[in-house]
Amino acid sequence: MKQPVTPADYIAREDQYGAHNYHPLPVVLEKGEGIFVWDVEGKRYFDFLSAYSAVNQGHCHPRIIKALNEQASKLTLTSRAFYNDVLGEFEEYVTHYFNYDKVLMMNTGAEADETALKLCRKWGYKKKGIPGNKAKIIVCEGNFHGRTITIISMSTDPDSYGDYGPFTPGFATIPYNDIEALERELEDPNVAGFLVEPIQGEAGVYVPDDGFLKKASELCKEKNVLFMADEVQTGIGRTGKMLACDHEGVRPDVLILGKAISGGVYPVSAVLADDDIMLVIKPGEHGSTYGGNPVACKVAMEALQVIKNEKLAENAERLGKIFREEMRKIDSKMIELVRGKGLLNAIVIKPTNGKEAWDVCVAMKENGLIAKPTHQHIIRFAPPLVINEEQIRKAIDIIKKTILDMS
Ligand code: IF1
Repeated sequence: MKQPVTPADYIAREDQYGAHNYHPLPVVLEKGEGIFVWDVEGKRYFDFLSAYSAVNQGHCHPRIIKALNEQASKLTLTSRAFYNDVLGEFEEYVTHYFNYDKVLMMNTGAEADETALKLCRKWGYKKKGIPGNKAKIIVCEGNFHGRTITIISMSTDPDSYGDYGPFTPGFATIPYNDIEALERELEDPNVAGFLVEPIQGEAGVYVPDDGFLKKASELCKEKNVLFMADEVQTGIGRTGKMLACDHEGVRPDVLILGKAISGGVYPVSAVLADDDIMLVIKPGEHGSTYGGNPVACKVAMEALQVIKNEKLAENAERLGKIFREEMRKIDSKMIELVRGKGLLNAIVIKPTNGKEAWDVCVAMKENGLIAKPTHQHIIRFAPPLVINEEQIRKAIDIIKKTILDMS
């Protein structure tokens, strides 16, 4: 195939040689810096997806890139067959950062969720005394925890689980934000854990009622069930606190992190828990080739430090309020609903004049801002947390103009 010149050439090449497991917005990016990305024709865009909340620190943050380059030039991977001088440093750093005894390092969010499921089941057998192979884990309708067979076995979204059976057993599903349903499911003595997103990202930024997480964690404690928070998307400052659970002062028994733990620079994920839970996994009972590698650890240490040094959670809290307030002022019947917390927000689009969320995103792209719909009628807005007030107001103007022009 000839060298691509136009965006269409790049898209055609991907179409020819790549699996068709995505339907991207028709924009071809080649550079990122802070809150901006540039396409192959040099056009600049506000990035309002942040790679699904992985780039909270902004694209190519100099401190994180420096950490990547320095370690990558020294020692990239030893595997866990041997010790190295970096893993322990990061394990000490991250366990103090989030106040847990131990951490188990993986690479992707899905691997971290799978690790939490395995940890929970083994804890159920070894510590709670659940009969062998009978452990049950409660999840919520509308959940998204990744794309592996076991994780999609918990999913209620046909796009996630369709034609991928047979499915992994051992899961019970309750409606999200439904304390009574959780209470009923917790009556089963074989329940080992409750896995929940503090805000459901993919489902369309569903924010549960105030107190839901707190009450759920209390019920789990009463029933000796592990409260496991998937903060892969909501964590690392995104919702205006370091963790979304912090809004309710909830400390998960098992904390699952990914995405922005490494600032969009390198795949890193982590599961944190205290000794009485984490130590049920013995040597040789879990692992991965790249999990906790020296590059991952140095990048993640810097990425986490940036969040604190630049007060990005506080910034997300303040600017998120402005964003939702301005979105709610837009006088258009296309906007059915605005919801979110911190800088994880979404608007529900009412199809109007034959235009729906996808058309709004294509038009916003033309106006210099990129975001993508989820579940057809919802547009998620999640800029890097380094955005400032002047910039978010310019972005709001683009969104407002685009929607009013279309209404
Ligand atoms: C895709 C969205 C989807 C996650 C939560 C675990 C994972 C994710 C709460 C798995 C990953 C990504 C995956 C990506 C699109 C995006 C996503 F919710 F962010 F929008 F799909 F639902 N827990 N979310 O959000 O982490 O293995 O991807 O590192 O698969 O299309 P991963």
